[in-house]
Parts: sequence; C-alpha cells; structure tokens
Amino acid sequence: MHRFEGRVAVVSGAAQGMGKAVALRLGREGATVIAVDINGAGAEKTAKEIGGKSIGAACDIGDPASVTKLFAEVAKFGKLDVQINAAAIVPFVPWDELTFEEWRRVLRVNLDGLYLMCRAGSEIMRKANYGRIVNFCSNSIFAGTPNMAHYVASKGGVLTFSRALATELGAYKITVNCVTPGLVDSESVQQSPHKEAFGFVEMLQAIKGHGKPDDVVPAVAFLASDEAHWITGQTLNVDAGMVRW
Ligand code: 4PL
Repeated sequence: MHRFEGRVAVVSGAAQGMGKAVALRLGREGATVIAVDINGAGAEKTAKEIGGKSIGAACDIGDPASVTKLFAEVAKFGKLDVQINAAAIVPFVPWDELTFEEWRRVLRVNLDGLYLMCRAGSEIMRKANYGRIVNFCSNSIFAGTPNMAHYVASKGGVLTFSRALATELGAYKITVNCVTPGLVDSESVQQSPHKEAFGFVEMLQAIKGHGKPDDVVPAVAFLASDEAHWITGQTLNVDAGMVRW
C-alpha cells in the first residue's frame, strides 16, 4: 500500500517503540515525516531511516516554547496532513509512592503536551480543510492498570479530549481518533517493571502472544489514511482482545 504519497506527517515519540514504528510505516507508504522526540538524536535516526525530505526534530512537547519552535520547522513544509501523537511518559510508580511532583511530571507531557501539539497542528490543518489526528491512549483506562494511576488519569484525558476535539474540528474536515494499545514490548516497557506483566496480560488476551509495536501500526495507519474520512471521535482498542469494551 502507498496511502500517504504527497502527505506531510508529524509523529511524536518517533525515536522508539510504537511512535517509531508508525513513523517508518507512514514513510514507507510515501509520507514526508517530521519525526519528533525529546531524544533528538533518536528522532534524526528515524528520519534517516525513512529518507527523502523527512527530518528529525528534538522537542519537549510539554514546553510551549519548544512546541512553537517545532512548528516553525513544520510550517516550512507548507501543510500538515497527518499528526500522530505517540509521545508519552510511561511510568511505574505504586500509589503509595506517588508524589504530586511525579503526578505533574506525567500530566505535563501526556496531557499538556497533547494540548500543545493539537493546538499547533490543528491551526495548520484547518487552513487546508483536511487533517488526520491519531492520539495514543492505552487500554489501561479500561483495566485500571496498577502502578501508574497518574498515567491512567492522563490517558483518560486523552480519550475524552479527543472526542471533544473531533466535534470542534469536524467543520474543517479534520478527524480525531484514538487507539488504545495494551502492553507492548517496546524500549520503555523493557526498561521498567512493566515487563514482568506480560504473562498476566497474555492470560487475559483472546489472542495469545506478546504485543509488539508493529502489531499496533495498521490500526493507526488506517485512521490516518484518506479513506477513514467518515470516522471521527472514535477509539479503537488494539490489544489482542485483552479488554472487550
Ligand atoms: C495493560 O499503557 O496498557 C502495562 C504500561 N500494562 O503502559 C501501558 C498495560 C502498561 C498497559 C500499559
């Protein structure tokens, strides 16, 4: 398939995991990708793998000045067709240890960052009367996954914000949808105690196996594609049937 020929896409969290896997897929299907990550070197590496006019950009999405600087670069591409918001902090902190400082650290990126990215991205999209925004939520909002209450709270916000944004941006033919992946074998999970949960999660899955970034990519690419124009404000669960909702 070559669904993104001539399209310009911003993908946050593009240095690793699902963000990187989506960036590579959009690139392989013809998109020019602005690969965004707090890890600028990692973002550059993803952009190099895609090739063409794609670029990497370092950005702290929770910082308004950093997002403003990013979108000065995005503006040079003349348009923005697709925005994938995959960047997030994936913490492992039991409730008894959850401080307000840690709560704020996660909410700042996972929710304030999403606001800032959508604020800037939608301003470009609305001028063209076209846009596809896909936000990364998490199936932890259904499961109430432990050791990440602040993350679960942030992702609940991602879902409901996406619905509200879909309503407001429909007038400009911009769609806004979410995916809710389950536990995925990515770099951030491998570097955390979440990796111990694969057995438990697999027990609950209708389809057995350990989720990989590429297992989530097709759903994201579909929602980001031209032909998904009649779907907005929706959430697609992509977790091998761990949760049926
Ligand atoms: C079920 O989004 O959805 C662990 C870590 N387990 O980040 C998640 C589940 C994790 C999840 C998630």
